[in-house]
Amino acid sequence: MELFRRYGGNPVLSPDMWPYPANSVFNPGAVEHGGETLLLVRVEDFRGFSHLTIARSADGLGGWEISPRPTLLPDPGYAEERWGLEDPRIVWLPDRGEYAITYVSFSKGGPVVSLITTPDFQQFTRHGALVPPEDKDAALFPVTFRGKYALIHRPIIRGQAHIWISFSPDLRYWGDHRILLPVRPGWWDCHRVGLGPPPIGTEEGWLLIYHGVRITASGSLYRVGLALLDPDEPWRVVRRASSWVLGPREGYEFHGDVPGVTFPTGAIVSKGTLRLYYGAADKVVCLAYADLDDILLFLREDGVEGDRPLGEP
Ligand code: BMA
Repeated sequence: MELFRRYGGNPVLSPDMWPYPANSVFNPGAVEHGGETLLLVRVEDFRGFSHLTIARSADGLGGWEISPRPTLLPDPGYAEERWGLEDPRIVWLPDRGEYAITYVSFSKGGPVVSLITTPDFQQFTRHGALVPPEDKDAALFPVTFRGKYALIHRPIIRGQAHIWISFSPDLRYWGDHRILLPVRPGWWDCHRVGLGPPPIGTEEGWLLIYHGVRITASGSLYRVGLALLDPDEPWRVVRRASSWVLGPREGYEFHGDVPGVTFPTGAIVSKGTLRLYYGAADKVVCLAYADLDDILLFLREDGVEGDRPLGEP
């Protein structure tokens, strides 16, 4: 049986549902808010720049109420947002009583990870860029470790695109950088890896859902993989699944602006079921779901033990 089942009503959001002109709607952050599913969707306009817009649904499947206007547009006061905002990840920070939205802001110097916080998705506070370019695919953990915030992100260094983890006492100054999950030469995730949704706390550790890229003769394939991090020392990889668990297969994952892309950015766990929201073919938002217990079982059976605590490639 398949671990992740696609929702029969996919895509859940598409540009033709948008209240204003949009080329593509994809790669959303996801969170439960006010008893509803809130997606903060990346919307690409017809200049090729992206902004973020809220869509809400009572059951997370249908009946979406889409904001008639963009929620977060590039702010001219922040040079790094010049060419748009992309691929948000949302996490609730209980110690601060607010949500953290990490997103990619696109500057002349390249893509960079930025932070916005909000208590209510109405008032937003910008904190600027967290790390230098080129960096993407970032999310905070919802808790601190030994008093430090932890950020998972994906810099590209000397052409290598591994997943890294960094720490900060104040969400501003970052250090203790380590490689967390490297690409695996020869495997399906050999060329690039990047975090999907924010890490998910489970009884066995932090569940990491990530995308892995293989570049082929006809373009890149973006598939989805799993790993488990130590609950208290999240720089230690306990297990990493061998096989991908979701990858391009359906028409909507091939017919879009970038064919062959499944790109998860949001997850909501409710009553033991994980709902995974992903961008398909850089065009639409789709949904797949799996039982959390089945995911942990899969990681035990298909998982390779983390043999490199510091993740050296
Ligand atoms: C990545 C990001 C994503 C995009 C993916 C596939 O590098 O830019 O926003 O969905 O490529 O094109």
